[in-house]
Amino acid sequence: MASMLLRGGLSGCVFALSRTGASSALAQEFKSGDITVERPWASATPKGAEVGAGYLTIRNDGASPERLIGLAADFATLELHEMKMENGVMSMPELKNGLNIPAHGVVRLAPGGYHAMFTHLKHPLTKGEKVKAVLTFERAPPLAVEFSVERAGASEPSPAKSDSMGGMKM
Ligand SMILES: [Cu+2]
Repeated sequence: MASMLLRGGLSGCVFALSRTGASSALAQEFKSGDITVERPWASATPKGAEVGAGYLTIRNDGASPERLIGLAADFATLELHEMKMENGVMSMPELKNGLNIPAHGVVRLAPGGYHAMFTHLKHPLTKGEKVKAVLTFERAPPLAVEFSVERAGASEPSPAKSDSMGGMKM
């Protein structure tokens, strides 16, 4: 149970943030079996856009590895992608075999790395709304989650800290 320090040795980790002791009371959690999904969020999309992306953190408190194998939603088609930069070229292949979550490990979907790709959006994602999706795993039962929509260009799920840089448009 006390496995919070194990982080699964993720190689593609883009978040250097240490959140130890952060206000987890604010965290939105969804649980299924040994799996806990924390703070699903997405950034708002402009009118007419057909694509977007969602992010979340998956924690496996079990003694066996788990695998996220699918995502589904009514508001869009969802796929699991990984964003990579190689020789200055960005690509984001679909993870066709799913995403491994090591035993007692944590995997983060975050901007610049793994993400839930939204395509064929049926409506723009508006800041403040929540959109539902269902995650399927190899072992744990399907898990319904809600992505909280943050401002366009947000890089993390917390409220904007009055930065005036305008964010990165994707
Ligand atoms: Cu993608």
